[in-house]
Amino acid sequence: MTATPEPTAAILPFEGPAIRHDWTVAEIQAIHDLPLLDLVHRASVVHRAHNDPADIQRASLLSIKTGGCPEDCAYCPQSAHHKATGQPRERLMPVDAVLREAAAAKEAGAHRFCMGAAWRQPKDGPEFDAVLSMVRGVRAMGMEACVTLGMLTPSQAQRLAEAGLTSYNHNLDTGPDFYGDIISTRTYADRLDTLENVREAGIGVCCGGIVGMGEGVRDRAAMLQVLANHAPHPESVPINALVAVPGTPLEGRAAVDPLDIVRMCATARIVMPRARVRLSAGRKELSREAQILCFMAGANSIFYGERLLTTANNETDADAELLKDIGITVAAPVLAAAE
Ligand code: SAM
Ligand code: DTB
Ligand code: SF4
Repeated sequence: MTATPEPTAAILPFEGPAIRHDWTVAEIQAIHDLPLLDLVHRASVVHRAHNDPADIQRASLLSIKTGGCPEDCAYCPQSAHHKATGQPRERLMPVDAVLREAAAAKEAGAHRFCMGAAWRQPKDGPEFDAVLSMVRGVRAMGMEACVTLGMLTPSQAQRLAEAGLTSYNHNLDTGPDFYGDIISTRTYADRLDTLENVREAGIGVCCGGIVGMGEGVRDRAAMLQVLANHAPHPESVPINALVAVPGTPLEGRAAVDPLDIVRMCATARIVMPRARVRLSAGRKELSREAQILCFMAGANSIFYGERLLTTANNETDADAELLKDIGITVAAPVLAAAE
């Protein structure tokens, strides 16, 4: 009997620029597992058919309410379940302090300002009203505004939309089969419900996940399948590499191979041609060359600024130099409609 040949670029159907919402996990995994140069080439063709390759969005992050979160996400230093991280529980930052940080981020060249709160879900009342003021303030500066606050009700999503929120970040984190190994305090279905509430309110969806938590390639492909089979696709898809924070259950995890991140960015680009694929947490561990390979493969957004939420990000000067060295001079346009 002759062995079945490995899939190669020559025998896998090339989808070209079509936008699909009917992917199977097997198809996505076959794309993911292509020989690397074929994969990156394909992703680059799709990227250039749908996007301006000189448009790389810079998104700055601020933790507006840090620590003490009731959820038990195994990767997260802000979970109250992982006391050994030593992360104290802090109060919501005042609106004026947040807007000062937003102004500084704009000054440094950010296109989007993202605010994260370690909540299971926001409570209606003065704190939620303060978040609405932060959103209005960031929009008034001419930046895109994104928040991530945990689960949302339809009416909270509606109020965020009315405040002018550009996008809501709510990650699926991984594929449905591996999810239960990482989080027990809320379900995959809870996450999907919030995403639907965000979409219904007319806010852009920012939804992605993490590689390097012990999941298999099939779980990575399964997560991309769930995202890509949403119609429209999420407007942005953050690809995080696990930051293994001491004191979390995942502290001992080995660093992700940078080429795995390249593969994930490329596959996300192929199955969601117009989404902003954001090279997110863990970028600090990537060489300039690995980052450039991710951009070739269709990543077109980065977190910009020296802090993520509680951990360090790449230095602003180094990022500015990297973008200059590869000739990125175009200011990213505001959120385009997804398909
Ligand atoms: N509490 C909100 C929630 O979970 O939706 C918002 C904040 S939460 C920190 C936002 C996302 O950051 C998580 O869904 C996860 O994908 C990512 N994240 C958190 N800790 C991380 C880590 N140590 N390494 C990589 N990504 C991480
Ligand atoms: C996302 O996908 N990554 C960001 C943002 N959305 C909120 C957060 C990364 C957090 C990394 C760990 C930390 O700094 O606490
Ligand atoms: Fe809480 Fe979000 Fe961290 Fe999970 S990822 S523990 S929900 S802050």
